[in-house]
Amino acid sequence: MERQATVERKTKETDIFLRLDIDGNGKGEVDTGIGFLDHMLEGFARHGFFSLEVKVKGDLHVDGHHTVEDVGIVLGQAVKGALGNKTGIRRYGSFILPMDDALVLCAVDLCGRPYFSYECEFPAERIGGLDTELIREFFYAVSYSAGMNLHIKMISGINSHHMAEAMFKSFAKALDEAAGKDGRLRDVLSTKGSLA
Ligand SMILES: [Mn+2]
Repeated sequence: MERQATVERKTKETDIFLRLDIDGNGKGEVDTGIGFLDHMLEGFARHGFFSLEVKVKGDLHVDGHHTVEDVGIVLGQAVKGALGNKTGIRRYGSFILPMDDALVLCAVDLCGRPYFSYECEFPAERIGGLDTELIREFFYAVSYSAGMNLHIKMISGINSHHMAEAMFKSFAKALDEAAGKDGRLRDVLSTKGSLA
């Protein structure tokens, strides 16, 4: 079964098309209107071996908030849709990823329940065209729309670009692990019998 999803979402603030293939080739084709966010999502696709296509027309004349948050919502919806009933997946994944000065921990449980924990303070207010406070909004939106437990903790870091990039890549690696198949499983990895 192909584990992919296409989500289109249009509001007065943003118009988003997103296609995700969990078992992809690492190719990201991303145009959100915010160059640094494109860079992050392309890194996410590459390091998680996902295929990701994202096209956004957002109200960037206001600021980046709606665009970043709504891309997070739609990415989470695509993850949820692509994984279906989660038969055979590992469910849990975690990764500690270094990038020069930055060291970040990310842990995921694809349990169906949203929970979000985030510990990171960026030294810079902006990286390129992205306000760093919006990175929290992005991952929060992913966590509740995908229905996942998501814990992100910046262990150390000096350079905001490295810190953000390490965060997106560690999330990709953790999600790739959690979404990966365990050949021993014939059903869903839950004593409840459901990860919905
Ligand atoms: Mn970079």
